[in-house]
Amino acid sequence: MKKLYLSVALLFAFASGAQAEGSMAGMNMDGMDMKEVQSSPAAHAEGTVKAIDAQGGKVTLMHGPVAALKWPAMTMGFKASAQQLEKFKVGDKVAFDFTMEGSTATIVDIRKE
Ligand SMILES: [Cu+2]
Repeated sequence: MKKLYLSVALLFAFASGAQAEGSMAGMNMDGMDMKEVQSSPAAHAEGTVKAIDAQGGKVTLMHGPVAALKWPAMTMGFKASAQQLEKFKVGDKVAFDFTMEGSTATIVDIRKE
């Protein structure tokens, strides 16, 4: 009777241990993804200028997929300095590098394609 109880206890410990290991593996994977994004200085994309607000420090770009961030193609706003934006106009094809901090994307470098 004592032996049976021990077996059940071991089985339970094994089962919950395996489960904990499973969720930890999932967490590790998320952690690795985040680390990858944070450790890369900037993501790269190509796109088209849709709107420029140099005074407001914003540029709206329609960009292609960004594999490094698992992004589909989309149109979105980026923070950029007036100096970075001065030589661009709506409709320009651009290649650019940017960083993500939380949900804020900031242009590091932008140039005409
Ligand atoms: Cu985007």
